[in-house]
Amino acid sequence: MSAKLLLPLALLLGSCASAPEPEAQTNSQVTTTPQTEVMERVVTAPAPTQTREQRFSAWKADFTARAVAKGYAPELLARTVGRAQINERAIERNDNQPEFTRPVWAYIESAASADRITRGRSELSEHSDVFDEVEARYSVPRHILTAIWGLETSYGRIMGDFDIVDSLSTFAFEGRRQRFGEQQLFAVLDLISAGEVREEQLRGAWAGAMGMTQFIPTTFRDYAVDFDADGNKDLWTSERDALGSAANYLSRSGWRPGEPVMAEVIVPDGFDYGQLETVSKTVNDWTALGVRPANGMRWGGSAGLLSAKLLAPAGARGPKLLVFKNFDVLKRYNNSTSYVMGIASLGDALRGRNAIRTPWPKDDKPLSFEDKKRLQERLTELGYSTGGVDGQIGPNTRKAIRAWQRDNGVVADGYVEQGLLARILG
Ligand SMILES: [Ca+2]
Repeated sequence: MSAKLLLPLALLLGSCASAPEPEAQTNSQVTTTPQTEVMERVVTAPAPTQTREQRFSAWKADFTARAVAKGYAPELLARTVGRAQINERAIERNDNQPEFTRPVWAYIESAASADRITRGRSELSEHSDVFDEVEARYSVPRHILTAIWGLETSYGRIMGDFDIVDSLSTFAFEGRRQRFGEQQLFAVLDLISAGEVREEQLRGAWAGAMGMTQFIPTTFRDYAVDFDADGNKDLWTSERDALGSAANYLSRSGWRPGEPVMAEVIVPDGFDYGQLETVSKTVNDWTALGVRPANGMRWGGSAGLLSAKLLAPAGARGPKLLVFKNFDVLKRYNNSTSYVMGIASLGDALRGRNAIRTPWPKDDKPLSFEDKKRLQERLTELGYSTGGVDGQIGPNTRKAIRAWQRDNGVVADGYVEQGLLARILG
């Protein structure tokens, strides 16, 4: 690709950062990019006749100057951003995140695989003293923490080998994660300046997540704890620190002790799916609409007062779920419905429970990234605004799909597979 083509591409992708659709971010839901900042960056970008390497060097110099003006030491900048290299692998991974690109059932089955359940039970038993202390301090249940640990790093076995200064510099330099990359780089500078992380520890997953419970630098800086009280916040080799930090993060994000994450439900025939996803009601109000637990139980007194939303991740034919406040808290870890369903499913499996009983419609052919863009373009053309075309099906796109479905006599569940896509495209 020529240098001339790169700048417009960066512009296009950069505009996605402030789109209202959820963006793939590992425990990083802080803010979206204000459009003005992206525009300023682009306007002041060097001329497109420069090579990409030259523009990267110019970006490093610019970032360094801004960081030094904020009071960070020039030597620190030289040792970090100054030696950074563009990491193409991080860009590829950013574009192919399994929680956004795989069918929801495939993601959940892989999350709660037999192997992960077996290993998780053995970790629960081996570290029961750690979990006793963490639960006593933070009131976040052990099966949820174990599920996060298992899904993030296979219980500390796969923590990532990316140089995170390279990854984050790459994101800060170009693409749709510029603000994310910069925020995380400043957090890296904070962590090193404060002596909380050594430079040689700065390895992790492609998006900068570190340690057994995969904390990105801002989360590390703001929520990591030295739970074993040895003077270091060591998320790489101390289970107490990693699990205590994850519990502290969830607790401070609003975790509600004793409340569920999600519950599979059955809805009556002719149910109005217009209430999916956007409407919060108490369990009692959902019950009054004929929604009942899929496990045949009844909701007890205090459960009836909990607020919940209804999801149908694979449409009316697939499982339906009530999701509670703790579902949103887990989204702080990773803003993906599939991810949180994966955590809840693995967590339940570790307790010997079956989170989801209804079969998924596995014969459905899911949409590719390009299909999703074509769908968004077509819906927009037809007057059903999707709030932009980014190839990610988020709340705005699902709202547009439901409106099209209502107008065309299709069950308005906001779910599109290949068959319905063909119909919408006409
Ligand atoms: Ca420690």
